[in-house]
Amino acid sequence: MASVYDRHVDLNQFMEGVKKRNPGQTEFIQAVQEVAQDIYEFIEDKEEYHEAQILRRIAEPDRVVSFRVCWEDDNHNIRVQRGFRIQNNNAIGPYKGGIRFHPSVNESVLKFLAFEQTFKNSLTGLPMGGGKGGANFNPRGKSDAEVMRFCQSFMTELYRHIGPDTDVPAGDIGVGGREIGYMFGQYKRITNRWEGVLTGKGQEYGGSQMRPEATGYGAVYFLQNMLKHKGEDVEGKTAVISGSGNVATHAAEMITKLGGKVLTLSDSGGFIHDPDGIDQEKIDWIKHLKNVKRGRISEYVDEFKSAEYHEDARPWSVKCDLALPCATQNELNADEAKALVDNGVQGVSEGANMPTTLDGVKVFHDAKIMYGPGKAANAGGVAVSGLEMSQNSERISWNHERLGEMLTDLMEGIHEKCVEYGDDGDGYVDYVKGANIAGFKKVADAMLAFGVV
Ligand code: NDP
Ligand code: 2IT
Repeated sequence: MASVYDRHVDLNQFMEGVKKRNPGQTEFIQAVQEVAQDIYEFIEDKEEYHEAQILRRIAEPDRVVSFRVCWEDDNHNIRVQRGFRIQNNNAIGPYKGGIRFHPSVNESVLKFLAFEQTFKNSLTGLPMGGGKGGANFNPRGKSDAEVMRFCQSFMTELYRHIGPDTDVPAGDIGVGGREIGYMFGQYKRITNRWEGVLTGKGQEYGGSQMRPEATGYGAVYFLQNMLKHKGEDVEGKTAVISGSGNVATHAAEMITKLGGKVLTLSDSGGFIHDPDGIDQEKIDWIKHLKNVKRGRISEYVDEFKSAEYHEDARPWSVKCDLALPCATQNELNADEAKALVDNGVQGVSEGANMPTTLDGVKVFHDAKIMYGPGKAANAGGVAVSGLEMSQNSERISWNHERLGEMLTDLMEGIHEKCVEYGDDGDGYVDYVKGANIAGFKKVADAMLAFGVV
């Protein structure tokens, strides 16, 4: 007798299942919830997606690899970290996504990031699947030699799971040019192959022009597209930005180039508020502080007397026209969203991944604020990573200007797709819905073509 299997579980039943199968994985459950509510609406009358259980399959990673990473610190202590690579979905291309080194890294955080990456990469229009990796290693306060030993040990296991047509990692929090260099060097040493297995590489060894700038610049281009859609522009507007790493500093740079004024930057210790504006000269000083001296944002106020440092605080109470969360997940909650709205914020563009909590997003939507979610707004980084892969395969390199134009076009294309699926008909664009549906559709249709795999 054929068994009775309900293919039409509703959204609540679906989410109950996700919670049951992923106990305690709060970030992952949050990311799935945010996508599932829009997808359920979209597939309501589309039997084929239900029948093939597509959403259930996308929310179950293809593979979760977890491994021990042993290394020796400068005092000859043996240290043990946990490394991961989550290969979420490769329906439309090799797994692609960053590596994060931060003490908060665990399976839930990386699964949420790999899940989000699947939709983000699809939105770029380039052939890339979704993955993410990392370790609960804290690079802060470590010597270069310690970071090198850690990266080498991490790659000694990771190398067997990745490859230019299999899975292509890149940087994320705590992983920049230095770490990518150490990991690429170890991959090359182990395999005796020079191939485009990582992106975000140095310019000397196959890195792409524009990759370091791409995420931050792209988040501002996305904002610019949202503003343009409403007949507005960045020029003359004030911006509050969180973070002071790769994404935040480049977002600040592009806001400034477009004639906006950046008021804040932050790190996990607190934020700086500079009412005079954080101009290019100050941004260059911060880049040196962060990338070379590996210092803290609090040092800014010793150098620039116009600024104040607010310890243990986030910048969202500062009055502004534009807000760009560029640090980490869940760094902007409902109260902070409300403070931004009350202070007249017009547009929010997420350089970070899932920086706004679910109830924070609701505040922006209820107030009809232009709100660009990370999976659309920060897709410029992975898009230029995709272009780095193309250049490596062809053994060529394009110049800065050409890549700049390609990035601008890619962000415009992503904005268009969000409008196509997210326009509520009353002039308001729900960019979350647009990004979720457009990202889902391409991956889902590819999966349908493959049958039950
Ligand atoms: P960096 O390591 O260069 O910078 C991270 C910044 O965020 C630092 O200022 C850091 O401060 C701050 N930060 C990190 N964790 C926390 C925390 N728990 N609380 C408060 N502040 C924190 O990383 P990126 O700039 O590359 O990444 C920032 C965000 O952008 C992440 O969400 C990442 O996933 C996302 N992203 C990055 C892309 C890229 O190309 N690099 C692409 C797309 C998205 P501190 O030094 O004190 O830790
Ligand atoms: O979250 C992200 O999109 C990244 N960290 C960049 C991924 C990539 O492969 O460039």
